[in-house]
Amino acid sequence: MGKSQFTELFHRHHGNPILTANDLTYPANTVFNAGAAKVDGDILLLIRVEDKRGISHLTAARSCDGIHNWRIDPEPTLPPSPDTHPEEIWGIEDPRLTYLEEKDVWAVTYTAYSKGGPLVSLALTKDFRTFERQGPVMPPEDKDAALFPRRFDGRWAMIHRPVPHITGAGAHIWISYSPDLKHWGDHRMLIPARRGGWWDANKIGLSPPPIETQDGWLILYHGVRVTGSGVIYRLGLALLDLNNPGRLIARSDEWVFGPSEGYELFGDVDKVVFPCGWIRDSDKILLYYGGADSCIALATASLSEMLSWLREHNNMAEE
Ligand code: M1P
Repeated sequence: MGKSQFTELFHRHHGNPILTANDLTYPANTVFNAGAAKVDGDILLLIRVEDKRGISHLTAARSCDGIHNWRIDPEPTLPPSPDTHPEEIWGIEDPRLTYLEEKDVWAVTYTAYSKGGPLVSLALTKDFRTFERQGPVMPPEDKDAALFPRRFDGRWAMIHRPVPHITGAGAHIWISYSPDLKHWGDHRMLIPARRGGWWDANKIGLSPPPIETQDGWLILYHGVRVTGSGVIYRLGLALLDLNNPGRLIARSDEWVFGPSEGYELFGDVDKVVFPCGWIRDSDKILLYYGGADSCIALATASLSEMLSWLREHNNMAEE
């Protein structure tokens, strides 16, 4: 019996789910998959809201403690803008938020649902009230993208998840580099999906943006297991070299978090936990995740416990 059987790294908030569509002041189908940031003393969630047409937009919610008394914008904060950005015709989804200290600006990487398929778009904001769209940075099909907060040897780095249209090729996590946040290249596969019966076989994607730690960049990623009764979205950990984030140095063998509560098991898409944001408060991590594509929930964890667990459970095997 593995020691991990007794280790719970993530602890669900007893009041989960912390946000549902009923908390909005306008009608919507669901809220889920929110990016997270600390802004002006508040915890801010940039929530994916799916309307009753099936089209998503982003709305900001602010709270002093990140749990209670959310102040939610009374209308979409960042609606899709298909007139100026045709790639947003079927909505915008799943934002990841990274503060770029050099530019004193927040980078929002999000999925734009274009007629050619989902792609990665970038917007910049200082206050989550007005946004400067930079347009698409990766062509379809690509999603699950986040920037690192600083440059490496003069270049910005972005993690993302292209999907090749070759049957059986799998969907893997990639890293790309840019001198200016606009032109991206030096594309490399970073974390391959495992194969066979693994929990993260065939399709994986970055969950929240990487966190800088003394051991390396901590990555939380989702693995999609296909079963006879549908898919299961679970989460695992990985670590990238601090100075060269293109180098994978550790990867968990087991998943660390998976759907088990009703709000994770049953919803518009069953058996899904899908975080797009986490907040670090010293050693404490607040993880915000979508439950079953239908609500937003919170779990807490200790950063040092995650790192020591990963040291014990490092297994770079792909087969
Ligand atoms: O329905 C589960 C998730 O499916 C997609 O995620 P991915 O393409 O990474 O597997 C996204 O549509 C995501 O929003 C959704 O929660």
